[in-house]
Amino acid sequence: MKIAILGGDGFCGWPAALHLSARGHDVLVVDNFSRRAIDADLGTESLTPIRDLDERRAAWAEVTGRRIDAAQLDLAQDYAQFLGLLRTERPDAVVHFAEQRAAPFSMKTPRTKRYTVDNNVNATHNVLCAIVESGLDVHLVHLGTMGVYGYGTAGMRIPEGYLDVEVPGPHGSVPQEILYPSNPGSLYHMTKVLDQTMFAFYAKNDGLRITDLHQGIIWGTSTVETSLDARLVNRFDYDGDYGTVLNRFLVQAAVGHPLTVHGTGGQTRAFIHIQDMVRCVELALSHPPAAGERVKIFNQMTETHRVRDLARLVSELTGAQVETVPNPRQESAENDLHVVNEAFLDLGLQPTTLSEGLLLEVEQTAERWAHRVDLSRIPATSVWNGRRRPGIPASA
Ligand code: USQ
Repeated sequence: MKIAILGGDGFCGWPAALHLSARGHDVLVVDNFSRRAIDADLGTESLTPIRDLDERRAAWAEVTGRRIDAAQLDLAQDYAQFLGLLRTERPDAVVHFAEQRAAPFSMKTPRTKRYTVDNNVNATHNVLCAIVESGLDVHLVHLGTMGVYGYGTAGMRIPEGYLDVEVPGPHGSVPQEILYPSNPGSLYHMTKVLDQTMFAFYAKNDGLRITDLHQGIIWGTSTVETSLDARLVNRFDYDGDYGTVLNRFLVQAAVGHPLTVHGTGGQTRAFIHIQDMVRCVELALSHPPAAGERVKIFNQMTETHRVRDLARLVSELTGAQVETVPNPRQESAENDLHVVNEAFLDLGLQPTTLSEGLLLEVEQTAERWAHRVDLSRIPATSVWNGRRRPGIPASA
């Protein structure tokens, strides 16, 4: 297949590009390097020393003899260029990772709120509109999030995207299949909810073939391919805006910083290792929906854990102290989370479990690069509701 990877220089996009290239696909990375620009803006840096895209591609060609092409393009702004690219390159599939993906960054300031919504909504809509205008039969695979569902499942199991309901009518109740009711917890997550609606519309109206991957929190940094050469290393964020919870705990442990558990740590979340993420993207690409079919939704996660249990696990492994800090977010203090994830398991996914992969991650990434940590970037300073209005509870 010829595959365009939008956001192919980022944390998920780069390892996915390498994996698909290694599997024999022709890969074209499309990126505007916004993630690198945000690092510069925030004064942060990946824990791992990532190389620029040209050096990454040259290293990949040197190590494997395989070429990855690249185009610099802002999907939210450069519609005509993207349409031109589709017409010239004629990809079989487009994988869309090109969105601002950090919840804390999306809630930080009016500027970052507006940027996240403008960028994510426009990028997704431009991609959909350009695919239709190109007239090509492209399979669009989008990286969505488990966060579209919300996390308070009160004993229910979250299905893979759709829910069968009975709606009362004048002549009795009518069975309906609906998208699982959305309940985003940040503006970033909200943009992924809006994406879902755009996908449903374009699948219905234009017969686009779309797969939406509702992904949990990634842990880990390296895949088989990123480990082949130091110049292929993937990014690893540990700062208060972009670092995700388990990767943050691993770095904190490596530098002797207490593990920063928000609130009670009773939040339960879904997780998936980065190696399983690239495999899922490949599985999704090889099992597209038919034209005219509804959007295909996978829950791309393999385990659920409570934040305080993760902290305890990392503490047992490393001896790190656990500290509870006031929760800067507005989220349920305690929640259960049960998720249906059979679709990928049925297609052959064999999950990397936390119990087998965690120690390796501590040694090979967190401890190895601990000397690069800037301690001042660790605190989470983005507050969800800084000027809380009367009547809005602390956690909702
Ligand atoms: N948390 C802590 N301590 C920390 C950092 C986070 O207790 O130092 C807590 C948060 O309060 C939250 C949980 O850990 O309850 C998860 O936070 P996170 O930053 O690891 O994950 P999140 O903000 O949900 O976002 C990440 C990715 C996003 C992806 C999402 C999947 O940045 O792109 O969509 O995970 S999911 O969470 O399933 O929606």
